[in-house]
Amino acid sequence: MSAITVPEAPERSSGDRPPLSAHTAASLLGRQVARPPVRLVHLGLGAFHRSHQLWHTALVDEGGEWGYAAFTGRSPSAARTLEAQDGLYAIATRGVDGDRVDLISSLVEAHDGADVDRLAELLRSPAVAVVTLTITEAGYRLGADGDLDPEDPDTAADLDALAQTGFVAGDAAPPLRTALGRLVFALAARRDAGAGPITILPCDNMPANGAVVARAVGAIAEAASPDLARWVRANVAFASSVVDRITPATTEDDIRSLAERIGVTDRGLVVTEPFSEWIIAGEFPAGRPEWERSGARIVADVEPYERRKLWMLNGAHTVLAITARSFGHTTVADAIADPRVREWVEEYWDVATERLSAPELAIGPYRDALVERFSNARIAHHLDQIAAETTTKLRYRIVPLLVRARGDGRMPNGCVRPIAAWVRSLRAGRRDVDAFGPRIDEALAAPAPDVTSSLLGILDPALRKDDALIAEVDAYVALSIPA
Ligand code: CS2
Repeated sequence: MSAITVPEAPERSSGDRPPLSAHTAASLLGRQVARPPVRLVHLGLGAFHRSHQLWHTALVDEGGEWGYAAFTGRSPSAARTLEAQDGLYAIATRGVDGDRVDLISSLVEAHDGADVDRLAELLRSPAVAVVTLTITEAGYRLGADGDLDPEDPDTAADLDALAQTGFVAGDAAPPLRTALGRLVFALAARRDAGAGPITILPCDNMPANGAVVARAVGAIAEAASPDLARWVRANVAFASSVVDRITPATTEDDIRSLAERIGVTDRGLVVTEPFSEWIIAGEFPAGRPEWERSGARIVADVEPYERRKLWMLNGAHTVLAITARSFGHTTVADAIADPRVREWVEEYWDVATERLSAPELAIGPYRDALVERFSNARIAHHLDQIAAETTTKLRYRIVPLLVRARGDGRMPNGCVRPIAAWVRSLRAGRRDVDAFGPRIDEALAAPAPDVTSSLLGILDPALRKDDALIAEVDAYVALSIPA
């Protein structure tokens, strides 16, 4: 078993024994089984990868056959921390009345995402069967049409760099900035090594994530070399998945309290909720762990589940992040406990629920379970964290419902309110991390009567000319409720 439950050490109070360093943590906890060979590669080594794909893998890899090599995104710090701990870290599964702590040992290599040579070397191995991705929605660098955005400066730089690469075996990788650019370089290495087929499995909150990544990778490969694009079409399977596990950023307090409990300072600790979902569709020609034994579901089509998750859970998160901070709330649990905010979320859910009627979606119980999950006050899920990249999130989570309703001639309050709150907060000067920042600034600089329409146009070009919607949003913006 590569997931080992860490027993309580009640005799070890924080006063008796100082917490140990991360280096000592690795040797103290040690690997209980042989290090599994790398057969899985991940791009986007963050807290979610640790609480989800690595956890699901650890649960089913009794034989120690499926090790993960994971690469960070923007900052290499998680890789450094985990390398210093030999890839070992703990998961604290935080239920409403206590934590369960497991040691996870499925991660056998952690690297800086910029180490494209190591990524290429790994993909040259026929044993490597799957590449999973959690690079965030914004990390795919897509335009509003869902295709690769060639205007994105990092993508443009990678397309140039790849086009100039001769893909000569043994040559070092050029500097590449985007996750997909790096992946395409590594796929070329796999082709050259004759290492055979492989599956790419995106795990980000994006509709049709497999198909979208297939198009984006195909476009980059085509720009690099039409031969490579042909090889990708014939050898790379793009699977799709829906993932769900609420995993807030780990805090120093979390690390301290684990150290008090088990006597080890684990800087790779991740805190998460008991619930976890993984719904997967697609082909795995080079094999995969039996993730279904960890509760994952293999289905023919993820779309209904993907809509349920994006519209219900993620959409409600975005409603909370946009509307509840102006009431002074900082976490999801605080926000959902406020009856005013709860009513807005319920109203939004009413809109989403109408479009999620398939009986297998069991939407009533799903909705009740969300209220329970959001209300877990032992999980401090910060609204500021969710508010990052709100523009992209609105596009995937709430705008599709609004566009459908407008197509039916309806004006659903549940969707209009959060979008109006977003417009109002931008007009009032609030800024969160957002790849669309420059376009937002441009829209805000438009003549006053055009600002709302310009902002809506960033969400979906079809909304820019929807005069009835613009008037409705402006009416909300003019109200004196906080936003
Ligand atoms: C959240 C998600 O930050 C966000 O936008 O909605 O990270 C959410 O917590 C996860 O998708 C839960 O599975």
